[in-house]
Amino acid sequence: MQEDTIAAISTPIGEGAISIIRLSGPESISIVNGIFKTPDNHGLIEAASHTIHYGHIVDPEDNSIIDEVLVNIMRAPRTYTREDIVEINGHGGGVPLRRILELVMRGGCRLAEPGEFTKKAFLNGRIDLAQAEAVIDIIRAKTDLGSRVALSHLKGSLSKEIEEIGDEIIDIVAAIEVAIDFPEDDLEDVDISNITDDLLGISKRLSHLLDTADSGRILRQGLKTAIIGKPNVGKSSLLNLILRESRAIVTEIPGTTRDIIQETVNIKDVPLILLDTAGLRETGELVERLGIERTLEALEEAELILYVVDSSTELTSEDHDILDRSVNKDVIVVLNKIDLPSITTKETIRDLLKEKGRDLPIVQISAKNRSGLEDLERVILEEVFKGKSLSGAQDLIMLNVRQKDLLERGIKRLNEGLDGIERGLPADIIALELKAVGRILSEITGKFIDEEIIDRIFSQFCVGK
Ligand SMILES: Nc1nc2c(ncn2[C@@H]2O[C@H](COP(=O)(O)OP(=O)(O)OP(=O)(O)O)[C@@H](O)[C@H]2O)c(=O)[nH]1
Ligand SMILES: [Mg+2]
Repeated sequence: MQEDTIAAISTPIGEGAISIIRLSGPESISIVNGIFKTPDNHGLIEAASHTIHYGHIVDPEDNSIIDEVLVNIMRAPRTYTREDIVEINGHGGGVPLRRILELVMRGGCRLAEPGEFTKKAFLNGRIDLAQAEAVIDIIRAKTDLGSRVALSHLKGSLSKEIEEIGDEIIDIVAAIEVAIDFPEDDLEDVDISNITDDLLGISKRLSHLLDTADSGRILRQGLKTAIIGKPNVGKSSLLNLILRESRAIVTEIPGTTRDIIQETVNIKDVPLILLDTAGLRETGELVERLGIERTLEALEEAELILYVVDSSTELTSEDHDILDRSVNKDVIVVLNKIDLPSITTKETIRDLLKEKGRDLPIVQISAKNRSGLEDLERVILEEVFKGKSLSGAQDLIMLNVRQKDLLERGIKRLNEGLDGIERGLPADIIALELKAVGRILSEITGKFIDEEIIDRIFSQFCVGK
């Protein structure tokens, strides 16, 4: 199949030491050859695959030199897209780069759409869809761990697991169909109980994949964590402590923080999106009141709440209010200012929590003396992964929304099949159900998938990838 040749600037826009224009497609070598001069006048047409050539990009119309470059030649099929690829390494950013792009387009290629290089890799069968999606994850990964997990997907770990499960389902369907086609062998009765066991095993494997999806999502996007509490309890001091920099203004005046301050921080490779908020209290002051409205929104949206209490003051009705507003949320009570004579202790808080019928972790810190941070970080990680250890996290499977949705549908369908077996439905109906499960799962790796969905997935990429 002859495809057209595409080109794009593959490095970020802006100044840099080098920038790369990438071409992929059957004409890419001849197009670049038409605008490239080497000192010894060797052309690129005969150039061996995976070689680098020094020279200048020259406008063929007036022979003016545009840029001094290195050109990489990679011939199909051992390339990212499985087509001929040429990469022009020019000087970073600016006018020459755009001129080169214009020249290659005049030479007969068209501008690539976002993600089109990776889409070609998928369409040409070099990677499957789950692997292509891993490419987006690698680009967007917020921590080392996140990118390591994405990288293992790119190598095919998710695809392999899904394919194994798909193969098992096919085997089971085949067994059922044999039983249908040769009923005289009386296989049906024997097989059904075996099949139930196998299907339960598959259901468990799929559920396990789904379980790890939440951890994966956190690695991908970061956990939204709001620091909430009354004014002056030390919320901004806590933000600064966790960030290890003086990001938010801290004063002894209650009501210092008005707007929400958002920062991302990695705690042992887990990204947190930290929100410092305005202290919650009744106030007539307009700006502060607007700030408090934002605090309540942040509290609503947060997945984890660091509820800060000043141990040198009494608990008040506002503390009751905060706890009432955070029901059904993961909350860690941070008892701050333990360097001061204490009025509110761990016990006081336990009593309050008991009254509210809740059991929350309590961590004592002094933001001023920078003590207790390690404890807090440990408890945060425990809350995030709820006892699941992060060791072996490389084996974590990250699922995006699309993959998660497919998994959930697959499991649902599988359970309907199991239900059908129990109710004694005919074997051919069961086989149909199971085929549907297989089909849903294969959408994860992209074996059966609509054009439209493919376009939507690749449109998330940046141009040039
Ligand atoms: N002694 C002591 N003082 C602290 C500690 N943490 C914070 N403070 C002080 O408490 C005051 C309030 O701290 P902030 O961090 O501004 O408190 P906040 O909760 O952000 O306050 P608002 O933004 O007004 O809601 C400041 O004077 C801090 O220096 C601590 O651990 N010990
Ligand atoms: Mg503050």
